[in-house]
Amino acid sequence: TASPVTASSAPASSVSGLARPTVDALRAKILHHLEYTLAKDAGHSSRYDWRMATSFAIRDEMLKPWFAATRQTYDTGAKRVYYLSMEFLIGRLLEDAMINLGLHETIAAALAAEGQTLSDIIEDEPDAALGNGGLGRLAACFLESMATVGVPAHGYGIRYEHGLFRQRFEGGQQVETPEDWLSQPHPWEFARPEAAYIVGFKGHSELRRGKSVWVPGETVKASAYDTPVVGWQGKWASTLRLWAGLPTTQFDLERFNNGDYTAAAAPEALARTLSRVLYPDDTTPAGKELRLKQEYFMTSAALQDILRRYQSQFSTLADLPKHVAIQLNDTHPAIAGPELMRLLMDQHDMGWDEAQTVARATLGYTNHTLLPEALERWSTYLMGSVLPRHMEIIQRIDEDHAKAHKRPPSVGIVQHNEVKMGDLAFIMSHKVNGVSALHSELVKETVFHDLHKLHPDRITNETNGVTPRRWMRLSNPALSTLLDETIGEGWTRDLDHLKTLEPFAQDAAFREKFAAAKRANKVALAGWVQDTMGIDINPDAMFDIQIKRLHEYKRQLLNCFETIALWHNMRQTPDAGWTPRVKFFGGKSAPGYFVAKEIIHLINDVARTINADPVTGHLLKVVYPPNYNVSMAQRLIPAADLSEQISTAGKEASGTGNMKLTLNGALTIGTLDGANVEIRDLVGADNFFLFGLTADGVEKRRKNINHAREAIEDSQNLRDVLQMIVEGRFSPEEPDRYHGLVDRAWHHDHYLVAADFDSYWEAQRAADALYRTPQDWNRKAILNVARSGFFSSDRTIRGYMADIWDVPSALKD
Ligand code: Z57
Repeated sequence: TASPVTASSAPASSVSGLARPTVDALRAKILHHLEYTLAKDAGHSSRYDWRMATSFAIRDEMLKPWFAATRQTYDTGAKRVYYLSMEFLIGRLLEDAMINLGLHETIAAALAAEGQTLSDIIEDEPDAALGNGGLGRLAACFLESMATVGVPAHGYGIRYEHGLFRQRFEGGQQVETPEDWLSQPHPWEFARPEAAYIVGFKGHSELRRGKSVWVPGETVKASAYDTPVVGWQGKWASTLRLWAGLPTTQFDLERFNNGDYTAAAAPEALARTLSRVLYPDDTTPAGKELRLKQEYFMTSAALQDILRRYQSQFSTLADLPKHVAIQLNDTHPAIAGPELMRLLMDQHDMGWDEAQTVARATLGYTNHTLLPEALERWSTYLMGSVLPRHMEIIQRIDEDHAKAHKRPPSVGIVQHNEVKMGDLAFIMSHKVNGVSALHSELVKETVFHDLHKLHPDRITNETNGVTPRRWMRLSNPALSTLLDETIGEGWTRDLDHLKTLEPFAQDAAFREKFAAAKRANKVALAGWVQDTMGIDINPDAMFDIQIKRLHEYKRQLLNCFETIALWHNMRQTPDAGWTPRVKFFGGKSAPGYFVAKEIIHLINDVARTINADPVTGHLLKVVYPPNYNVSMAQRLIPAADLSEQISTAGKEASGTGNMKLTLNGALTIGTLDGANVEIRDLVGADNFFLFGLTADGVEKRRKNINHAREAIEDSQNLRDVLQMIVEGRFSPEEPDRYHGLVDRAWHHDHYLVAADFDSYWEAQRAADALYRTPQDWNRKAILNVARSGFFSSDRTIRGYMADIWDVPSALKD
C-alpha cells in the first residue's frame, strides 16, 4: 500500500559532506528505473524488479564519487595500485553501497512509501561468490578499504559465470550444485567492450632478427566488466575490473548455414571456458591446464590494460614503478613477472636487464600459506607447452639469479622438472609479505628460508584486517548503534576509536546494554534457525561458532570430538550445572577432499543424534546450516559468544574470521596460530581462552611417532568419544561408517587432534564457568571489542601503502 511522502520526511543522517538525495528524490529515481530501465509498472512489479530498480538508483549515486576519483587520479598523475587476484569474495553489494553512501534510512523510507520492505529486497540479492574463503574475502575487504582510505586502485580478476558451488546436505553428506549468480543480470557491473585484449596460448617461440617472438597457437579475447566500490561516506571509489573470455574469430556463418551448429559454436564455447567456473579448491592447488590458462588469462589481460593506461598518461616505461604498484594475491598471478618482462621486451623493445629491474620494482607478492602441499608448481612440460615464451623467460630469470647469488642447491625456480611459482614470485618482487606476525616469521624460517638469506630485506609483514563497514555497521546494527551512542561514530572510519570504549567495560549500565544488543542478535539468529532448519535453540545458551572452509588443519574434527565428549558427560550427569550451548558449524569442503567430506558427514550425524536426545535437549544443540557464505557469516558473527580458532599451531597463515568475531564481541578459544597471537596480545591473555601446543611444540611432538596413541590412552574422554563413534552411535544405519576416520585418528593424526584434546577440553570448561558469571563474561567481551581496532583492513592497507606500494592517500585530512 503506497502512501504519499512529504519533502520533510527525509531522515537526518549521520553522513556529512555528501550531497545526498531526499526520500522523495530517491523514490522518484526508483520509480523511474522501474519504468524506463526495467519497463515495469509499479503495480505489477516483483521483488526482483524492485531490487533491480533500487540497485540502479543506488548505482547512480555511486557514479559521482567514482568519476571524481577517476578524474582526480588522471589529473594529478597519482601512483596507482593494482590488486591482481583470482578471487574476490564480495557477497551482496546493495546494502554495503547504501551504508557507505549514507542512504540506508532514506532508501528504507522511499521503499516503505511504495509498500516495499527493504530487508526483503536486500535478501533477494544473490551473493557474488567469486572466491573460496579467506583469500578472496580479504581481496574484497581491501577494495572497500582502498576506497575508504583514498587509494587510486583497481582490482583485477575473472568474471566467473559460476561462482563457488552451492552446498546441500543429503543424508548429512555434502552435495555440490552449480552456483548461478549471472542467471539474473548483475546490476552493479558495466560492460566495457572497448577494453578488450588478445591473450595467447601454446604455439612456439621463434627468433626474428635476433629477437624472440611468440607465435601463439590459440588466442582468446578478454573483455572487461567494471564494478565500482565506494568507500565510507562516498569520498572515494575503487574499481573492480573482471575479465570475461570471448572468441577471437568471427562467427562462422558458413558452417552454421551448412547445418554444422556445433562446429560453428566451438570457438565461442572454448573461449568462454576460461571464465566459466571458479576452481573450488582452497589451499590446495588444482594442477590442471585450465587453471594455468585462467591464471595467465587474467594476468595478461590485466597487465596489457595497465600498460595501455600507463602509456595514455606517461611516456617512459622505465618510470613504470614510479606510477604503478602491482600486488599479487598469492602465487596465482605469479606469471605476472615473466609476462610483464615479455610485454616490455617483446612489445616495447626494452632490454632484458631493464625489463627485469622495472618488473621487480613494480611487483609485490603476498604469501597466504605455509602448507607445502599448497604451493603452486607447474610441470615444465605443461608450462612449456601452454606458455612457451614464458618458459624461456623463467629459465633465464633462474639462470640470472643463480649467477648473481651463491645459491644453495635447494634454491631454484625450476627444480625436478617443475616451476615453483612461490620462488618465481619471490624473485620477481621487490617485497614479499606474510599476513600475520607469526606467519611472516615462519615464512622466513620455512618456505623461503634460503631466499630470505639471500634477500634479507625483502620479506615484510602486513597483518590482515577486515572492513568495519561490512563486518560491524552493516551486519551488526544493534552494536553499531550502541557504539555510536557511547563513543560517537568515528570508529567507522578510524576503528582505533574503539579504544575509548574500554572504560565502559566497568560500567554496569553499559554492560547491560551491550548484553541486550548481543541477545537481540541471538534471538534473530534463533528465529532464522527455527525457520530454515526447524531446530529449536535457546538464545540464552552460549552460541559457540566455528565458520570457515573445511580443512583438516582447521580441526573441525577436534571441535566435533569435544562436542561428543560434552554430550556424553552431560548425559551422565544432566544436573551437574552445565552451561547450555549451541554449537554452530558452517563451511564447505572442496568437492574432491575426501577426508573433509567425511568430517562434514560426521558432524551432521552427531548433530542428528544429539538434537534428538530428550535428556540433553535443554543443554546442547548442534546446528550446521548448509551453504555457508558471506551473507550467512553476516548473520552468524553478530550473534556469537565464543569464536572457535583452533587450527594446529603454525598452519593458519592469519585467519580473518577470528578478527570479525572479536570485533563483534565474541571471546576466542584458540591456539597460538596466525593472527590469534596478535588478537590475544591486544585483547589481553585474561580475555582469551588459550589452549594447545605452540608451533614449536607441534614440530617437537610430531617427532614422537606415537603421539596420537599416547594422547588417546591418556585421555578417558577421548577414548570414550572414539569408542562411541566406532560403535556406530552416530550412524546406527551403518555402524562401521567412521572406522576409517577413527583409524586415522589413532595412526595418522597429522594435525595433532589427540595431542591437543585435553587442553582444549579444559579451555572449554573454563569458558563454561565464565559464561555462568555474565557480568564477567560481558566485561571481557566488551574489552575484546574495545581492543580490536587494530584489525581494521584500513590499517592493513595503510601498511601496504607505506611499506610496499609507496603510495600516499589521495584524500585530504
Ligand atoms: C586462502 O583462503 C588462504 C590461503 C591460501 O593459500 C589460499 Br589458496 C586460500 C587463506 C589463509 O588460509 C588464511 O589463514 C588467511 O587469513 C587468508 O588466506 C587471507 O590471508
